[in-house]
Formats: sequence, C-alpha cells, structure tokens
Amino acid sequence: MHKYSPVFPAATQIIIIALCASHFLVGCMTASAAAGQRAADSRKPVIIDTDVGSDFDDSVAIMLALQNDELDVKLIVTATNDTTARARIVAKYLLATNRTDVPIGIGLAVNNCRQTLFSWADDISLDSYQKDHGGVVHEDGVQSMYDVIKASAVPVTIVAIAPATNFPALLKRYPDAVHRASVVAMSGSLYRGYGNSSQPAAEYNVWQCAVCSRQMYTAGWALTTTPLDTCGVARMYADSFDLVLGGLGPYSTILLASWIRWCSESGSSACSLAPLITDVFYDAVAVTLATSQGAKFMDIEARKVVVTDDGHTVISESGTEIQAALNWHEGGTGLSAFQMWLGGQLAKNSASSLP
Ligand SMILES: [Ca+2]
Repeated sequence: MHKYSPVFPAATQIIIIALCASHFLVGCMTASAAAGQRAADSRKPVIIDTDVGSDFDDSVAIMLALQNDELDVKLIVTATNDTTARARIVAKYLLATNRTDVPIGIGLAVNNCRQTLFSWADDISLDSYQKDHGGVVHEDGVQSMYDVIKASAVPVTIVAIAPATNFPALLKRYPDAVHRASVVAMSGSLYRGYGNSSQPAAEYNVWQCAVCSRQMYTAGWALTTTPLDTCGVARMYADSFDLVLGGLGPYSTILLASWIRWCSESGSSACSLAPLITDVFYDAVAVTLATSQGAKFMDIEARKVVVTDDGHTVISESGTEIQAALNWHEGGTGLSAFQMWLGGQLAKNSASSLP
C-alpha cells in the first residue's frame, strides 16, 4: 500500500551514469567547501528520522535537507527493519556528498527484512566509514537523538519521515525531550487518502505502528504534519525533474545513481514513466514544511486529531491539536511552485549555494 518510483529510459541511464562518473569527484570537493562555510547559527537544527531504503522519497528528502540553506542537519537516525542496513545507505549518501560531518544514528531495529535499496549500500562498511572517512555512527540512535536535543541552544526540529518506532523509547527515556524539541512529520490522512482519494486512509507511517504514532502525537510538543492531503500528490514532472537531471552537483548525481538502482531492484512499473513523471515524494514535503517555504506553498491549519488502533488519524474534539498542511495553495504558488523549487534544491551544486 505504500509508496514506490520511476526508471529512466536506457539512453537516459547511460547519460546519467556518464555524468556521475565525470562529476563525482569535483562535486565532493565543492560540497565540502560549502559545508564548512555555511553560517551555522542562522540555520534550524534538525534531526531526520528516516526509513531510507524502502521507498525512494526518503532519499529525496535527505538530499533536500542536506542542500537546504535554512536547515542544519545535526543527525540522521534510521528507523524500522534492519536499521544498520539503512545506516549504510545514509553513509553512502554522506560519503558521496562529502557530508560525513553529519552523524548517523542507528535506530531501533524492528526486523531484518531486506528493503529495496539495501543492496546498493552493501559495499559500505560502517567501521571503515568511521576509521577511514571520519564519519560518525552512533550505535544507540535514540540516545544520539536526545544528545543532539540536549546539546542544542535552541529547540531542535525532528523531521519524522518513517514509522515512529524510535519515539516511544525517546519519550520514555527522556521525557524532557518534549520541552526541547518539536516534530514535523509526514504522517496521517485527514480529508484525502492515497492517490488524492476523497476517502482518508490508514497512512503507512501511522499504520505500521499506531501506538508509536499516538505517542508522538500526544507527547506534548508542537507537531506539524503533512498528511496525504498534501504530500500524497507531491510528484515531479518533466519541467521540474529536468532540473535534477541537469544539476550535475554531487547531491543530484548520487541521488540519480541510487534512483536507477532503486528502480532496477524494485522493478516498479512506475519507473518506466520517468523522467516525465516521478513517484510521489511524500517525505520531501515534510522537509519542506520544516523550512519557511512550507507555509508559502501550503495552507497550514490547526486540527484536533486522534490516532486510532487501525492507523487512521481522525479529526475529533477529544484529539490532540496539531498543525496540518491541508492544501496546496491555489494557482502558481502551490504545488507547481513546490515542484520547481524542489527541482532547483536537488540540482544545485553546493558551491553555488554559499551565502
Ligand atoms: Ca519514509
């Protein structure tokens, strides 16, 4: 019932692979310079809680967050299934973009089920990532979440783009986290369901662990969500995706390389439509919502919500008040503006994004 994405025609794949090979090293060097020169104190500290490696939208969301000038990614923590395998995927992205300054946290494993993109990162050793490349991997991802929250001089935003399986442990071990952090989540379905259906659905992240999501909703911190109502239509089309294809920066290069692999592994029929139309990039909307751009593209309103045992998010007077992105703005300032903005964000070379 979840999400999935596109494959490039063979000719496009050859072009992309060639571009990857020719631009990879140059891109790494420029990304490093960019990371070191950003004005750290003006950005919003964020933790990304992700199940990268299953559907492709997490990969897009991570690349967006790393590229965005408003966000300071303090930690990427993995969630669900084999969280160590997911950490290897994160490490591969961070190596390719020369962003090993961003720590990785291994979240609570749920089971060892292999996911679509796991094999892409089988060549990554987390030991070598740390010893040879200066990367940081925290074995206790929940602890690392709290360490970031506690150390921050300003409240931290947790961008939750996975089933909320790390949240019960975080809240149980560190109840004061709710006073030091807020959450922006890809979560739920209020008035619209999958495929922009008029029937709300049990959205995957909630449905996977309703108890976990309920704790995240009711913890007492500020919660902002993009439910399926908005994120469920967040595809890219040729005009915006062409920006990514032509980006040639380290982020778009590794993103496209992993996408090709993802499509190959998944065998998804939707891949054959790329680059004319992509899969739904649900999680990229959550990252967008963590920036000032979110309110420029979407209507964000308060709603009282209850998480039901079967994974629905139901509006109820007895529910917890959250802020929810309910609609894209009408006309050219809404979804189409987001699509072009996302394409530009993913495509830009970090060297050109220096303040
Ligand atoms: Ca996700």
